[in-house]
Amino acid sequence: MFTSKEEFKEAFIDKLQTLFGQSLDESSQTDRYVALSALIRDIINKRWYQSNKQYKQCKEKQVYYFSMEFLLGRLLGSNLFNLGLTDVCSEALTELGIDLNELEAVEQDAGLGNGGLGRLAACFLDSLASLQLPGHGTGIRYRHGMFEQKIVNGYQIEIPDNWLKDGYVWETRKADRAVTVKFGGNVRLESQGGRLVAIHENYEPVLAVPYDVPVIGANSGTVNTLRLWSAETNYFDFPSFSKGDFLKAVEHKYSLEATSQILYPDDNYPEGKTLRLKQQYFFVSAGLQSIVRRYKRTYGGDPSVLAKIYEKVAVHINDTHPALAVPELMRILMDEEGLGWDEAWNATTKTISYTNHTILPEALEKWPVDLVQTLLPRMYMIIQEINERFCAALWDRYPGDWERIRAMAIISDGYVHMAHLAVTGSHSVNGVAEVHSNILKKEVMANFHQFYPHRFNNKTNGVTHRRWLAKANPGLAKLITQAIGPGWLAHPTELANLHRYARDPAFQSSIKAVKQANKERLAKYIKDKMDIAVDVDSIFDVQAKRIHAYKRQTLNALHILDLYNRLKADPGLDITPRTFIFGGKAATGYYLAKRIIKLINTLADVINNDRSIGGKIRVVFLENYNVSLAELIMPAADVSEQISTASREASGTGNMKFMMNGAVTIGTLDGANIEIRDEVGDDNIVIFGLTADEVLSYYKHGGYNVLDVYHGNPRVKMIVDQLVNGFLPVSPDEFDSIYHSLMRANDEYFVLKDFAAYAAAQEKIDRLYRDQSRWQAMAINNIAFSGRFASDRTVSEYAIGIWGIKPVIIRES
Ligand code: 26W
Repeated sequence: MFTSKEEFKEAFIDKLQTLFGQSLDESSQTDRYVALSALIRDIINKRWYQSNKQYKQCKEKQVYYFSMEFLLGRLLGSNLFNLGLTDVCSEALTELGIDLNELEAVEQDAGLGNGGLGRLAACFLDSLASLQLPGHGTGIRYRHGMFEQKIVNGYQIEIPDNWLKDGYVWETRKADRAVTVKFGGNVRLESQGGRLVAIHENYEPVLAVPYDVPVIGANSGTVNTLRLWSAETNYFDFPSFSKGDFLKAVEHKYSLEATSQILYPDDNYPEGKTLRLKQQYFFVSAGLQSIVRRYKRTYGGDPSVLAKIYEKVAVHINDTHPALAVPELMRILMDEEGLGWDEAWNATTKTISYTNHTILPEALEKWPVDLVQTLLPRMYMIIQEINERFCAALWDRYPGDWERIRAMAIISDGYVHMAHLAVTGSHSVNGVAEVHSNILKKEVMANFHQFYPHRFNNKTNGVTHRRWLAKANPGLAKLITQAIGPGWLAHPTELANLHRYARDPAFQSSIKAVKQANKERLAKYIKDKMDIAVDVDSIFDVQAKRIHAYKRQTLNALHILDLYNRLKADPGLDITPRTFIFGGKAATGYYLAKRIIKLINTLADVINNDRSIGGKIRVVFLENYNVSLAELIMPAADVSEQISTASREASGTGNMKFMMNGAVTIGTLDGANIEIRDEVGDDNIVIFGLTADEVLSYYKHGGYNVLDVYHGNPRVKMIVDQLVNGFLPVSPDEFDSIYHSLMRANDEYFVLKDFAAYAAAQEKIDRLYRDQSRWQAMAINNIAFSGRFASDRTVSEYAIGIWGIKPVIIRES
């Protein structure tokens, strides 16, 4: 490792020469980025080797986190940080006339995820390695990750993401570890030596090739592995080729390799496409095959040894997307390893655990029976058997209760219900915030909770404070360390010691100065990118997340429209200047979400260009919200908008990132907002709106009529009418879909019902901000009490409560 700047400079220049045959002066930024990455990969690889070796020797249990998505963002900066090399590296580079931040910006974001669920997986990997826990990721190496969003004339345009175009410095292709995944064909059962054996024939083989990405622990020798699978094939259609039909010759190859080509850009908005099911089985099968292979190498391949795989291996499924892990592990244990059903079932359920991330009914996955049957015939047979045994057990417990059994069945109404499969086939089911876990137990999965009461538990989400505080906000990190020492980096709950400084005027002004610098940094970005000048003395009020009806960007937008109306009516209206900042992508097929983007941009157009309101409010929609942009935005926010319809947001994790950076939350009692309030207290958060119980009761029993609000509140009537009466400079039907979602669909997400409470909460924010000493105290308390929301805490809870794994200390050699 590098102990001095001199040593580092020398090694860096040497790397440039050996890689590119170039001197420093001749090198491009990209060359320098590649050289720097290669340099630290050398360090990482040694530790990686040590970690793998010691994992093999110590024979401790390991966890594999299966997820369709890992939203990693950039890795150079976080790897340097975790290696403890940020300072030496940045100082050495400065002496060479190179800005480390600029080199970091060369890296393409690995956008292999949609939003919350994918970023959570990435935070968990960081925490696993930093807690020295043997835990690895299993996922898909998408050729194209989350699309790049452009805003053209106010509309979202999707550009394919091409993150691999210059190669990816962090991955290593492991061709010798490839496995075959079988699709289609038919399965017959044959009796061999008194045993029924399943024979899969006429299938289409797809080669799964792993690409390993090292996951570096902070201040630990641990380097874990994120194994991403890529679909490739050795198959080449020579007969077509030699007949001169070149197109046909390559077509088949491309169709097989299509499996890992694209990430479905749908978040909580399913598109039941065959290719998606194919992706799910592809990585689940490849991942489990490679785990079982390694297990056999270490512990032996006797069936009696495999029957105890759960003693050494835990498999966690991130939502139901990898739920085929249940039948696939059954298949491997039975068809390939010769276990009987009961032994295989015992091993499978003790190995697998499941997290639910959403209760939106439309996002609960189900696959048509005939699709599963044709694409995955052996999976379907096993699922059928699981279903039959499960229904028989239900019948024993609830004889004659057909309705309940139908509602709980894994296969019903022509669909395979993935959540039912996941609950039945695992030993633990958790939600991601207290309120969410309770709703699972009491409402959405009440039947299952009654049947399996001990399976259900809560693990409130967290985010890595290393990336989201220490790295994204170095100014703040420095200030914190000056005040309370560096212990918070390893033990984030020590941040609570900051509470003592909440009322300290000197500390308050330092906090304010850091925030101001971060706001200026963001303002510069906005100016450069969009040519909008924002007022850095205004309140930066931010809503950054996927665009979705339940997240209620519409509520925010309508409130802005109302505020504009009031300013127009009374230009002297005394409000604190505010900049409303939005960021987020809409699923490609989600029409309403796309119109919400257009609405925000239309408001921006009207308001930012209306001189009569004296620049008191401005609206900015930031293009292409992604991990790197989030790292710029979170530190600059004064206000964090967490305004989902209560009960609909399982947890939220952006809320935690904002809090860590000293933003004050305006939010509903939903997801982890509730726990944030519990930590900071009512004085340090602004809560409004319906509670989850109230919302659930309306959903169940009715009793809300949007017309009552519309006719009862003239301000509401005005803004709703303005969507469709020509007030906005767009074609008259532009916002029909938004209008109808409110009026015709009876405001499914209670936007108008909560409007008055939200407007009042916004006025409260305005008042609080005027009292700067009060406001800074709130900001400091938010930082101080954010320790609970570090993913280190979350991951320790999973490790102890679900996976049964413990730390392995990696020695240097
Ligand atoms: C099948 C389409 C689809 C795709 C993604 C359905 C559902 C999903 C994810 C489960 C959606 C998701 O990311 N959920 C979010 O998970 C976060 C991490 O737990 C939570 O903080 C968010 O509240 C939840 O919306």
